[in-house]
Amino acid sequence: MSHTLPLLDYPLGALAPTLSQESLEFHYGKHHQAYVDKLNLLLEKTEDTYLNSLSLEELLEKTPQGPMFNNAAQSWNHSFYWKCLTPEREKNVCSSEMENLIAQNFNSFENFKMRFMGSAIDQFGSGWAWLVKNKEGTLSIETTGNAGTPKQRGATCLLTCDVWEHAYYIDYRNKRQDYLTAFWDIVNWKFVEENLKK
Ligand code: MN3
Repeated sequence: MSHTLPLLDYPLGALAPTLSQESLEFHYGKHHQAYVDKLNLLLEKTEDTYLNSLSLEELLEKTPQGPMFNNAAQSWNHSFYWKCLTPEREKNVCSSEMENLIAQNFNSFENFKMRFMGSAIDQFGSGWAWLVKNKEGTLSIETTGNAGTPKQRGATCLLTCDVWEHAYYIDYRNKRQDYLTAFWDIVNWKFVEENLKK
């Protein structure tokens, strides 16, 4: 199966000023595209034809660590990340049900945001910060390095923030904290709530 770069739900410049059009031209148009292209190249070259029959999600769950996993996981992580963002103000509002659920798990909504940002800042080098739903239904924050993804162990991902430098360097230079502070202005809480029901 050949994998394709999924279309965004919004124009490249729609997330500005939080993320500029130039930033998305590089991050989506070049970095994300490169992971998809590299994955297709690896699939073309593999002698294990079974891998070619798998969906992206199946592939990253079944492939051991290595180039195939890295490119499959980065393709999935980025597609999920773009869905977590929105230029639409009404989707950027967290419902009271969602806020209550977050408060139950993290003492308060503000505390959740502080802890999510703290984890994202403390992630050394490249990686991702996640809000996930565990099997018991509780919520937790975790970080993964490089292409790592909670999806690999079948966790229900609710929200992610890409903390690779390529995600923020054009707009925020080396200031990961400023990117994380601005991130909340474009979070698609409607998407987070849809994921919760999965
Ligand atoms: Mn990225």
